[in-house]
Amino acid sequence: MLRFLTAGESHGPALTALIEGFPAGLDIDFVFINEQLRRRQGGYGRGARQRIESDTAEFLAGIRFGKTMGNPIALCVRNRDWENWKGVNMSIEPLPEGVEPTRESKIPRPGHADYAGMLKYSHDTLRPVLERASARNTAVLVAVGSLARLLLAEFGISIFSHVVSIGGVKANISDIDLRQIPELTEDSPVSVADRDSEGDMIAAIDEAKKAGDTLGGVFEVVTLGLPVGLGSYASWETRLDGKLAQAMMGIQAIKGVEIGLGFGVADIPGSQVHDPFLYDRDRQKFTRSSNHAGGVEGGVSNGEPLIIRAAMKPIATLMKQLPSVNIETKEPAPAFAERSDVCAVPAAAVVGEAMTAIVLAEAFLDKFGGDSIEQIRGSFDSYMESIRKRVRMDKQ
Ligand code: EPS
Repeated sequence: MLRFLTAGESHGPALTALIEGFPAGLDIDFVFINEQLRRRQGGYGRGARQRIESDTAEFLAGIRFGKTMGNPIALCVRNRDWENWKGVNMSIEPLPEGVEPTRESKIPRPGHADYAGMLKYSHDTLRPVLERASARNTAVLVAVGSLARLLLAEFGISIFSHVVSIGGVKANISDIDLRQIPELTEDSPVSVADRDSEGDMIAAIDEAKKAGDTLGGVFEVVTLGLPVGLGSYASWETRLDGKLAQAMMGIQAIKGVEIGLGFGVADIPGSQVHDPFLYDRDRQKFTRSSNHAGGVEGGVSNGEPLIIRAAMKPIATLMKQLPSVNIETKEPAPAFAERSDVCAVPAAAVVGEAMTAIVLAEAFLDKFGGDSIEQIRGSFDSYMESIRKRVRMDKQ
């Protein structure tokens, strides 16, 4: 079973992850992992923090000669900003007599974990809450997700993403060839495949910044090459779409998840929702005339491209501070504000890829098991051969 834990504060020394159940014998492409971390740091609308950070994954255990050993993997992503916080505001040791932290607040941000976190953990200030609730933690999720992507890539599964709307400005994606998304979005500052909408998205972010406001949006994660049969309809908790939805909702600020047509299925009849089967006699395989299901039927991958969309709310730290109340004095006061991003939808899309990869790697290992890539390849190849036999006309 693949499982992992993370720990780390936004302005602490490092973000860390401990991963167990990762198979032996996988080549680790360090350049690829750090490239994903770099992608997550980018995107138009990010704040000044990203000029301080330069995220890289540092492996502490589990890798030898560039390959996994099957042992637990430990890694960290260091916070360069720690230098500026270690003395007083995030000191691990108790502060000396007479020294007080300077970055505390008792005024929660509407939409943030501040209020519930302070009450839940009996904190007097929101600093301990925001340090962990921070989307900074997504850096280490991307590092873990990159390992999962390397595992999936061994078996021909690829994952990428694009932004489909920002602040109500929608990309026109009706004619997009899914395989071209990485190329189309590569040098887009808002990771949009429909480059005609890019200017309007950037203008919307500029406008929001000027107004001291923030913007959310929607991104789409696409997975190609997924075999039929990951996940199961047998029990609610084994359904692949349920696991994907939870993983997406686990990303900071994500408020909605759709697979395929998503909420769109509620408004049209079944004849327009479900994807008819066809049989291609030349290629001897089943095909579908549409993919409204988004690659999952009955909680099981069906071999079609997996299409997941997630809606991100605008970030809760507004420079034009929202009305709030001081938790201690009960007096009205403007909500806490500190350096932040205006829009982080392009970054969230990269995190969405990582979470998708983690769930798919778990489901993949559940199905194909094995302690090493060699063993997994054996069971994967024999399963794929059994599928090919079943769909061929002659059943040879
Ligand atoms: C975040 C606040 C900002 C963001 C941060 C998430 O950090 P800071 O308060 O240090 O300026 O930059 O995101 C990251 C650091 C990151 O790497 O994504 C928050 O409060 O969630």
